[in-house]
Amino acid sequence: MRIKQETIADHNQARAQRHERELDLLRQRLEEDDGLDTAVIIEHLQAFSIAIPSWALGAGGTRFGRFSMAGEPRSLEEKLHDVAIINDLTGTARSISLHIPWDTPSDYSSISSLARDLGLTFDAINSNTFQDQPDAAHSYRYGSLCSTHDGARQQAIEHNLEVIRIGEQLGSKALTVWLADGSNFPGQHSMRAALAHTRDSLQEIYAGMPADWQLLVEYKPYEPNFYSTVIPDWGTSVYLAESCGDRASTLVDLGHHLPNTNIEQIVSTLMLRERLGGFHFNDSKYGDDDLTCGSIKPYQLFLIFHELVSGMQDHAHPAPAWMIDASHNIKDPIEDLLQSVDAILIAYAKALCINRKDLAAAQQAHDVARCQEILQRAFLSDVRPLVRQARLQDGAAIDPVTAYREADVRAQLIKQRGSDARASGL
Ligand SMILES: [Mn+2]
Repeated sequence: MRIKQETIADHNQARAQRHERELDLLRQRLEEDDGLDTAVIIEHLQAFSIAIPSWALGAGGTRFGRFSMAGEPRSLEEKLHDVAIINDLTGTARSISLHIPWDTPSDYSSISSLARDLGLTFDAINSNTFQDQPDAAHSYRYGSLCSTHDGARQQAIEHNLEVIRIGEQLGSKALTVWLADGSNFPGQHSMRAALAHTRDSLQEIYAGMPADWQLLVEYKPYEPNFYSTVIPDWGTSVYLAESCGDRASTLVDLGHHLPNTNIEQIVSTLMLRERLGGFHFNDSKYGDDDLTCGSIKPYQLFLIFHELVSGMQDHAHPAPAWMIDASHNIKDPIEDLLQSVDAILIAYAKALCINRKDLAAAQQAHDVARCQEILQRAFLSDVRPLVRQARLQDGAAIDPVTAYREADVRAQLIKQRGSDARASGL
């Protein structure tokens, strides 16, 4: 199902006057105080698009259990429809990120034409060597690309090459590799051999990529292995990317850091090295919690966007492949994704509202207090009118979650799919 244009227009009409007043006030303030061109900021917000991962459209689980959400998408087709709903309401989710084998299409031309009809493209595609598949000859119990077992390692390489072939048929341009590989106990494996095998395996995968593809190497310090992971940090990821070639780079997932890690500094370092290729958004309190973006640490998200904007605008670093990587085990997944999209755009808008000229001058003058004032003036500004205006100009909804509820979307999805519909792959 789609959200009708008239439904969105009615929703916006009811909020237009108030929105105009709020936007005018903010526009005046930003132009007078900071010399910022709000039209340019709004253009940046409109240009921004974030991929929705296919696996976030059903209710996520924990290792203890999963509480299914009624009306979940039962097929890849229905997942595309859910992303289209998010895009209709926000104008900011113009692509989907697939996970193989969960989303392997049975008919490429019909999936491609459905995506086209819905105005969606296929973003980076994800391989899976963290689970054994029913028909697999070898187990990944002791690792995949890192394995000392030739058969298991070769099987994992072949799987990634197969994922690339699937992605090619859909128009994807990047492969994301996240490995569960590691060890649970000291001495379990040779860390040196595991890393060397992983490097060699990634080189084989890289060699099998089309010339216009990117390889994105995700890192994570722990979990599901608890003593060591083979790619624990950005440094190891960059090492692996550099040993593959120019079209390999690091993917930062916000949840894949130890507590209190300065993620914004990692972002700035990766951009200086021109190796930030992908970005997974979520939020966390303790670890890889996969909570809604901006729900726990919005200031951190803003500081990260400050570095992203600095890298992209001031130093012409290409925008990384953006994706939401969160798992929603108690909320309606579509509402949760709408909230995440909103939080990401708000953080981006705030970063775009930093008076970068003044900040550079204050940094040069070692005026530490002023530096903080400049950053916090942007962070404490309510920039939602800019985000709403970007949506209005895109024909999307001023307030996506409210519009979603007004249109009673979930009830219709339950009617179509059933109250026990369970997302495929989860
Ligand atoms: Mn991730």
